[in-house]
Amino acid sequence: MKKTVFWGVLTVAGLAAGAAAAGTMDDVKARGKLNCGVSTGLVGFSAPDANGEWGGFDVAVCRAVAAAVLGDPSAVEFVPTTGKTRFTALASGEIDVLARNTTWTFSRDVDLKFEFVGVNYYDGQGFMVPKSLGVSSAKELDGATVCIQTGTTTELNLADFFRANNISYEPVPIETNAEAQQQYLAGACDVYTTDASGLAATRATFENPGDHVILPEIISKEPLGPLVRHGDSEWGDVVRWTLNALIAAEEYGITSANIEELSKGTNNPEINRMLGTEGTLGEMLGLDKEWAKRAISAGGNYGEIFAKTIGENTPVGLARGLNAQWTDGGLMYSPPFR
Ligand SMILES: N[C@@H](CCC(=O)N[C@@H](CS)C(=O)NCC(=O)O)C(=O)O
Repeated sequence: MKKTVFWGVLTVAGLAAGAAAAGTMDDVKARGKLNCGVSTGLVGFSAPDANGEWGGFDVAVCRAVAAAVLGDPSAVEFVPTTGKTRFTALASGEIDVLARNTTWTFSRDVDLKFEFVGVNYYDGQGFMVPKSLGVSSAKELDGATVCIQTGTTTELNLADFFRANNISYEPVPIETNAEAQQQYLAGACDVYTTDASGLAATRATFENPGDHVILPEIISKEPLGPLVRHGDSEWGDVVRWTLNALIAAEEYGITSANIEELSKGTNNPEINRMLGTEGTLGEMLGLDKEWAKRAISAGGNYGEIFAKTIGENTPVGLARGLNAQWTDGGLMYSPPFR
């Protein structure tokens, strides 16, 4: 009995140590594929198309990392995760990175021991209701039934908001966005609450999007970004600087249309360092000179990815808002490439 417990403890500790140990980059290179955790499906962010090909704003992060590390944006195994399963998938080593509208919070960093490498979308939690409900503010939702995804910050913010406003609600717990959509449209709940970007993405797939309104209240801060395990800072650096390369590329005007030309050398030393004609940044990351060039070429710079997947000219229709470059009054700001 004692022995079993002993071995049990050892195995769990061994697994945790194995998963947390350095060497994710070596594992990815040896495998020839990046295991990237995404959602089970959220239009514009991460969803498979009719041919089963994954695309979207979060998927673009996976593809950029695969291009930087493996030289091939399609060398990705997409692993669908729910709000509940995503953290186990990352902690156990099943995935190398989680890129799935996941909010950077204190406890996910410190307690669950993950490292958020940056923010690719600054969001906040909102509410959607059928127009026919005749509600114009979330404060009028006393007694409402609310569809809510389990294992999310949404669940916790909702409880805080209703308590602070001294109103009550009845939660209808669901596991995936598809289920939420189905339940909400079937009238199983009066309200759907999640990240405002998720509401826009969900409403975009409705037959009659105009029959539903998004209420004015944004009740939380949801900085969404990719994350890796604690304990492998080299791998964290690769994912962090790949994301930064996409953001900085937009700031410096590096696009999929001009990147070939610019990577012959320019009179902007920072562009040269990013694209590998000057300095040794790639080598410092354990990669080659053209890692960032490949990352940017995979789907374009941050602004191009945003415009193609979730921007104002897509069905999701999101404005840049807080996600504009800092030079345009937004929060997107890459540290320097030097
Ligand atoms: N940002 C929040 C919520 C994330 C979340 O799960 N959002 C839902 C609704 S937008 C989602 O992505 N669902 C996709 C799926 O069900 O796979 C968190 O990190 O807890």
